[in-house]
Amino acid sequence: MDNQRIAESELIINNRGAIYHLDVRPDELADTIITVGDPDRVGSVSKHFDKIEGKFQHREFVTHTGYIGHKRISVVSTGIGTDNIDIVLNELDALVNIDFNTRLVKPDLTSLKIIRLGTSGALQESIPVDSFVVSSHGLGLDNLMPYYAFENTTAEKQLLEAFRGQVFLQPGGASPCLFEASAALHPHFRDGFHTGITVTCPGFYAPQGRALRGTLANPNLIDNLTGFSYESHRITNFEMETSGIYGMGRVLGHQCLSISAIVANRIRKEFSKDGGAAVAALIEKGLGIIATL
Ligand code: R1P
Ligand code: URA
Repeated sequence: MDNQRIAESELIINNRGAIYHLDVRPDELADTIITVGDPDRVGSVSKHFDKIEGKFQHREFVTHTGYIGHKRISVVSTGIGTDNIDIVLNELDALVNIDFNTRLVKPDLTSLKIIRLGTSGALQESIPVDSFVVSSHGLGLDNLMPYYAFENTTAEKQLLEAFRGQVFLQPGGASPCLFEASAALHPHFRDGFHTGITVTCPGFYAPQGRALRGTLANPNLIDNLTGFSYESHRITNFEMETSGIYGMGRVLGHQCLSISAIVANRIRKEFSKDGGAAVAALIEKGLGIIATL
């Protein structure tokens, strides 16, 4: 396709020269990016920086850019859900891969390192609250990625086929999709992390098998997910962003990894007594590795 100028209605740049939702300019973003769901968690990450270069905020999207030693890092809050991931990943990509003056895609593309430090619910009894999980795959039960054209590897197709065969999804639900973690980033996060498939859900309650007063259309969802197995693969946990991050990373050519502090164990029916401490520990451990990437 010809490299056509991207119209004002598609790539929205504000008076500051910054992209619309994030309110960040191209020079204000690092190539290594940490995403967090909670806007308040951005400061919990950047307080470990040796130097903070800039702080930006628009709506739920808070960005701090700074340094650990010589390593330049941006931490960005996404808010909750893959609808927000669509916005954040597209705008991060535009900041590095589109020339904001000419509105043309740059000839040499940058591949960002994008690492989610989030929270999640465990789906295996053996994964306790306050432990950490690295997502080997993001399996989306949300509806973001069907809007994009993408390629799956043969291994991804086989795993997804096994999932479709074993896990009953109620009619009218989204069509599942699956993406593997960045093969370049994952090996750095092995010691002290559980690893497995993370299911990304379009909600926190019924879409994760929780009913407070509503009645579940699919009461077997958790049992089905916990029991899934294909070769050495198991579903470890669910949350609300990972498959969107991995999928958009595939579409746009970025290296993505999602890491979660387990705050709930849905099989043991336990919730962390101090989720804040678990997230703080994940941030410290994660930053120790990210600073070396
Ligand atoms: C739900 O409470 C939120 O927590 C998890 C889910 O993915 C969802 O965003 O992640 P964060 O703690 O990173 O927001
Ligand atoms: N985040 C989720 O989405 N689910 C949980 O159970 C815990 C955190």
